[in-house]
Amino acid sequence: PQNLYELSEGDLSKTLIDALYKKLSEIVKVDVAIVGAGPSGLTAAWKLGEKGYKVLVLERMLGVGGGMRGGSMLLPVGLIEDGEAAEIAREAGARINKIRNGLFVVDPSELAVRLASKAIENGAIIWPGVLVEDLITRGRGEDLVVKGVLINWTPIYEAGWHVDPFYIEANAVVDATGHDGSLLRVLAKRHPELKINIPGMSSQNVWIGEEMVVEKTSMVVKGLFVTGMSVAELYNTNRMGAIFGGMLVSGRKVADLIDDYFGK
Ligand code: 48F
Repeated sequence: PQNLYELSEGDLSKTLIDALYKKLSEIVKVDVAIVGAGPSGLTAAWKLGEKGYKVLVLERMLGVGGGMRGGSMLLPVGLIEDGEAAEIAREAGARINKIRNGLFVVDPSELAVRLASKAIENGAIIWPGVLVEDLITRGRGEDLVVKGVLINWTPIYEAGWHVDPFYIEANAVVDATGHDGSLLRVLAKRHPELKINIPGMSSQNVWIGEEMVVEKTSMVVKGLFVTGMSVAELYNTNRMGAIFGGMLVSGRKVADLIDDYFGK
């Protein structure tokens, strides 16, 4: 295109700044901030976007998919159960292959990008390379309400520099940080009055682990929800290994819980 070649690199930078200004202005105040772009966070983002909420996913790594990307021991296979989990994966457009009764094999990279794509299609914005380091709150004890998160660039954090963070305001925040349970740990540290103990997950027991991670998906304090493996970290439920169905069902459940919370 003729006019295109008239643009200098400086013009391109200015164009990026204009686009960035518009985008950042949109995402500093959202309905839901989801921390972690693993299978549970991405499913939650998709389902909340579908319900019409403005959703921002904050991910400290560059890519999406979290722990699921590594499949089972870095082998490109993962398992999901028949039923609700298979239904969600199929709806996301991922190929699922029945391998034996009640069990399907998935390509973890495919499932990760399909979930991310559904989240984006439904309006969610995924922001990579940012680490959520703290919560914005109001009140204390029983009156505590979570109102958003503080973020910084992951490399700043890794360099160990003290650089003040940036604010993201949200009416609901989701800890979908997997084994880190990052937000829960911050909550416990900043609010000792809540006497929150994070024991970590319990030992491998696949079917109990899968069931409990969904059952215990919940709101921890007003405005802060937990989904995926951080549920297991908080409630000491069993680990389950490279079977991802519970993550998808937990992500969908947390979206329903947030919808109910906003309805009240
Ligand atoms: O670990 P992750 O995939 O969590 P999940 O959705 O799924 C767990 C499964 O992958 C797998 C399993 C259990 O057997 O099925 O382990 O519960 O994704 C968590 C994401 O959160 C990011 C982290 O980089 C990862 O991509 N994360 C963690 N802490 C932070 C964060 C933080 N403070 N700020 C931003 N992102």
